[in-house]
This record gives sequence, C-alpha cells and structure tokens, in this order.
Amino acid sequence: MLNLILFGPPGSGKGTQALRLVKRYQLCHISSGDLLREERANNTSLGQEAQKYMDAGQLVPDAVVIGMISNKIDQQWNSIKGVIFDGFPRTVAQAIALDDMLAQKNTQINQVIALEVSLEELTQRIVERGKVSGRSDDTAETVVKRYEEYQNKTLPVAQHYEHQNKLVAIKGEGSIDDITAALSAVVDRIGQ
Ligand code: B4P
Repeated sequence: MLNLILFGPPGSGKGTQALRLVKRYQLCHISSGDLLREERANNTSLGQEAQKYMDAGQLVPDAVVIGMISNKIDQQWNSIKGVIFDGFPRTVAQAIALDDMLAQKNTQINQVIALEVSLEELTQRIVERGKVSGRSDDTAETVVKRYEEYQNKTLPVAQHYEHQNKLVAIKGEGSIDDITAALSAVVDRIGQ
C-alpha cells in the first residue's frame, strides 16, 4: 500500500494537489475538511458540533475528527491501493491515532509531504477563494486565527514524522502544474 499525508498550512494547496495525485496514483482521498463540510451540509450532530469551531478558524476537537476518519478508513479499506490524507492529522494526538489505526491494518504512512507557502500568499489565496466558496472561514480575519492554530497545534505533527524519517518539504508556491510535478517526483521515489 501507498499511504501519504499532504501537510501544510491552511490554503497551501493540499486539497488542490490531492485531487491530482489520487487520479495519477489511483489512491483513495480522505480529506478531513471535506468530510466536516459534508457533515455540516447534512446537518448531522457532528456537523453542528464542528461548525462553531470551523467558523472561528479553530481546530475541531480531536475526538470528533479521529472518530470520523476512523469510520471513513473502515468503510473504504477493502478496495483500495492506498490513501492520501489531506488536512489530517492536524495535531500530534491525531497523528498518534492515525499511526495506530494503520498499524492495526498492518500498514503505515510511507511519506509526509509538506507544502511550504508564505503567510502573505496564503492570505491572498484564501481571501480570493472566499469570493466564490461561500465558506465562512475564508476571510482575512479567520486566516490569522487558522494560521495561529497551525503554528501552535499542527506544526508539531511535522516533527512527529521527522522523527520517523518520513518528512519531506517542497515549495508550494508557483504554478499548480509545477507543484504537482514536484510532488509526483517525491512519490515516484518512494520504495526505490
Ligand atoms: P481544510 O478543508 O483542510 O482547508 P484548507 O486548509 O483551507 O485548504 P487546503 O490547504 O486544502 O487548500 P486548497 O487546495 O483548498 O480545513 C478547513 C477547516 O476544517 C479547518 O480550519 C478546521 O477548522 C477544520 N478541520 C479540517 N481538518 C481538521 C482536523 N484534522 N482537525 C481539526 N479540524 C480540522 O487551496 C486554497 C486556495 O488556493 C484554493 O482557492 C486554490 O485554488 C488556490 N491554490 C492552490 N494552489 C495554488 C497555487 N499553486 N497558486 C495559486 N493558488 C493556488
């Protein structure tokens, strides 16, 4: 199996690139942000719980997100060649839970690929996306809070995987095609 994590700050292009990589490598795409938005759209109790955190630019509590991802992995598991995790894990507790879930299935994360993008570029992208996305968290004010959450709670996830020698960083600025090419070069090297 090939299991990847696309890592990076909010708006760094994880979702954009994940959609391209899943096609190229025929992997399953698990995006915690998309799953949470789906729960909100369906007005489930999980979605209602998540909404207040997302609107404020805060991370949704670990227990909520871990349970949701665990269910998704179980539903998809039998028919897949591997997974691209997009936006998950976002805390060290989530990373430990993910490592455990995969170990129980006799597999593991092969590579964590971090997209590096400046705060100025992130803000510009998210505010631009906000003009069409209708997402309540796509505002210049919320970006500041989301970036703070990223620095305090999510960056330690990179260290967690660096200790396992699984972290590689690439430049997330430039054309979308060039970034896909750089990511694909990393994926093609796995297992060589
Ligand atoms: P996410 O849905 O994961 O959203 P994101 O970080 O904003 O987006 P991403 O990095 O995927 O950027 P994208 O490709 O869209 O999270 C939203 C919220 O959900 C979080 O704040 C949190 O509240 C909650 N949440 C999610 N997962 C959680 C977890 N595990 N634990 C707790 N809470 C969780 O790209 C952004 C924009 O840039 C797009 O408009 C795109 O078109 C553009 N773009 C992409 N690449 C570009 C490039 N190279 N050049 C120019 N523009 C580019």
